[in-house]
Formats: sequence, structure tokens, C-alpha cells
Amino acid sequence: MMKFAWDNYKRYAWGKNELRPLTRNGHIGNMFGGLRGASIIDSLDTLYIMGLMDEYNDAKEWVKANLDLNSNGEASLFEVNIRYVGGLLSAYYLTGEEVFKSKVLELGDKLLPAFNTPTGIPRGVINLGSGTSWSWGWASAGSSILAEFGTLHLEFVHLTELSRNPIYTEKVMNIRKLLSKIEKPHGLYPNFLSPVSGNWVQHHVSIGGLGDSFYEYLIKSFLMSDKTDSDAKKMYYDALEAIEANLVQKSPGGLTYMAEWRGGILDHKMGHLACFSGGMIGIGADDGAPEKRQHYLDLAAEITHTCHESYTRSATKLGPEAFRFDGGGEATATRLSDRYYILRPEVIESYMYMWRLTHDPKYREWGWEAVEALEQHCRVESGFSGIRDVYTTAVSHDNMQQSFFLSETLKYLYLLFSDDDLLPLEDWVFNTEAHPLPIIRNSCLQNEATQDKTVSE
Ligand code: DMJ
Repeated sequence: MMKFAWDNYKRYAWGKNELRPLTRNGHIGNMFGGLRGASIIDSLDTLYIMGLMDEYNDAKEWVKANLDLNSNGEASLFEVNIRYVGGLLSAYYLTGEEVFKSKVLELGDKLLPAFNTPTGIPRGVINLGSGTSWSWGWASAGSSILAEFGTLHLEFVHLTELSRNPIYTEKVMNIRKLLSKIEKPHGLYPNFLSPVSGNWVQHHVSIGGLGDSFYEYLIKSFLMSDKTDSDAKKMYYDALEAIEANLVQKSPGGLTYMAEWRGGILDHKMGHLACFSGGMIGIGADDGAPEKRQHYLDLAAEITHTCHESYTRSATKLGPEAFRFDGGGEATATRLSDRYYILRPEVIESYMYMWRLTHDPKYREWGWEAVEALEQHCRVESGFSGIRDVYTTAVSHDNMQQSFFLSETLKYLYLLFSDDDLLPLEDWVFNTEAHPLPIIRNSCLQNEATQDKTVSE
């Protein structure tokens, strides 16, 4: 599947950001500020771990000769960080090729001006040439988005590791500090925050879109620090407790789900994006309070089961963008506009983690169901495409092979069917685009902290 997706990208869209598999051309879009080759950067590590070395070498040569970071467009800080910074970092760590290191440090430097706001909370959009930044037009009152400014930590700590320049870690630690101190309604983190005042702008809370990877990066920051980052640990388990108390629900049919919260009112809807949380709660289970460990593992399994149900209840056996637990249905989309599937990874991601954690064969069976459904409904003549309605087998394709399909969906599937010693969870954490980053056993910052302490003593 990876070779097929890659070969078609190479043939019809080489150097563009994504492949349009029906029209057999490339898509550039406006998310990456004029940067190109998103599918190449997102695929480097997947190709490498799959042993597709000719393809990996083509990708590496493209980076050497063609990855131009001197673009002058408006980029999503979040998307550039998770795909380009994350992709280049993991390519460097897996292969040791200097080109990935020099490119990622050059790119990291270009992202720094985004933090020049009164609070240091970055805005969502940055011009990679001028460094000017601003908020998304659709974000209320010039606010920044929790899942965007809260999903920089892993990559920025590694930028400091590679450059030995503390500035990257300082920027994300500042975000961390603000979030730790600010008052939280019922212990929850709303999705919109003003980068000027540092106050919440709206009380909408979600484990899906707009919130999701902020929570993921708390537990992964703790794990990536070799379990030394105790602030991240505390913030994660406190947040999880608030989520359990306020958002976790059981449907009449017995399905556990995460509702969304709007100023105290529950919206009984779960997005496909929120399905990553099965895996997240699973990998965090072992470091929770001893009396909670089994409970967290059970919760992770229940959420993953619910997300699987959202797949099995559709005609294509692929899940919708959002499913609801009201209006008579359970784990099904009720609105036409929620019925699409764009090759997203989150459900398969949770299968992979739950397989690694439990070795219950059902996770591989569920993963295989997804493979068959992808092959049947999303494979077209020249690549893979998203579909507009998972509830009909007379599928209508959206003509887009998303770069996260190569980076995440196919990588997680491959890992699900591989031995545990391929990228073992004891040594690696995956960023939110599935780019593996090594656990930092003895960081330069820890060394510096120890030295400082010795000096002051
Ligand atoms: C990816 O870019 C990342 O997983 C992100 O965290 C959420 N959206 C897509 C995949 O659905």
C-alpha cells in the first residue's frame, strides 16, 4: 500500500504537497507557507522503516536538492511543525544523515518569530519569510488554538537537543508555565486562548479537533523526558481526571465515549480525531497512580472499542469524521456533513498502541478490517483517496491522498503487524504526525541544570 501510494505520488505529483489521485496531479494548498514536498517529508521515516530504500533515497535526494526553506508564504505553525519539523527530525534520528539536521535547524529558526507576542503564546499563522504572525480569521477574537500552541513541545525540545540552543525549549516551557498557572474551568482546558491577554476566549473543550494533541503532548513530553518532566506528568493526569469527571460518558448501548463541552453543556459527539485518545490513555496507564492503572487501561480499551464500532456500523467499514450518541443513533454520523473519511489515522493509531500494550489479537483483526476497507473503497487507479460518505458502498472519492496517510495511517498499520522491537515504545515517542522521536535519556538541559546546581552549591 505504501509503495503504491508513494509510486503514484512520485509519478504524478513529485515535489508538490499531496497527490490528487483521480485527476493525477499535485496539490499545493496553503497550509505550509509555500513549502513543498509535504508528502516526501512525511514519508521519509515510513519508507525507511519499511526498508523501501530506493524510495527513501529518492526522497532524501529531493530534500538535498529541492527542499527550499526560503519561502515567503503564510504557513500554519502547527502543520509545519508536526509535518516538516517532525518529519525531518525523525529522518535525522533514524538515519544520521546531516542534511536532515541542517534543514530542520534552519526551519526551526524561521518559526521562532511566531512566539513574539505579549504572552509568548504563538499565533496560528506565520509568514516564513518576514516572520510576521497573526491569528486564524476563523478563531474567535484573535485567539490561538490549544491543539496548535500545545503541540510544539516534543519537536522544540529536540531542536534544542540538536542545536544545543536552549531557546526552543524556553519557548515551549513558557507556554507550559502559562497553561499550568491559568485558572481552568472544572480543571478543563478550553480550546481558545488570547495570545495578548493570556486568558481563555471561549469555554469550548474537546478531546477531538482544536484540543486533541495538546493532551497527547503532555503525556508524551513526560515519556520523552525519560519520565523526568514531572510538571507534564501532573498536568496530564490532572487533565485526564477532569476529562473523566466532565466529558467521559456511557451510551445507553454501553459504549464509552468522550463528549464535547460547551460552557458546561455536553455535546454528545465524538470526532474521528478524538479516537487517538484510546492510544494516549493506554500509553499513559502505567505511570498513573497505582490504583488507577488498570482503570486507565480499561478506559483506553473501551474508547478504542467505541471507535471500532464507528467503523463497523458503516457500510464501507470505515468511520465517519464525527459520530454522535443522541438522536437515536450510537457511534454513527447523523449529519450528512460528518459522513466523510479522509484517510485519517486515529482509530488505527489506537489499535497499534493497544496491540503493543495488551497483545490482544482483536486489535490486529480490527486493523486488518481497516486494510481491507481501505483497499476496497479508497484505492483508486492512481493512489488512495478519501471518500465522501462512509455509509454507502457506491463511493464518491474526494481526489486527495493526504500526506498523513503515508506518515501515519500506513506507518501505524505496519507497526501493528510488526514485532514490538521495531521502534519500541520504551525508546521512542511518536509525534502527532507519527514521526518517531527518541526518548532523551540524559539531556543537555538536564546536564546544564545539574552543572548550575553544582556551581551554585
Ligand atoms: C494529522 O495531521 C495529525 O494526526 C494531527 O494531530 C491531526 N490531524 C491529522 C490526521 O488526522
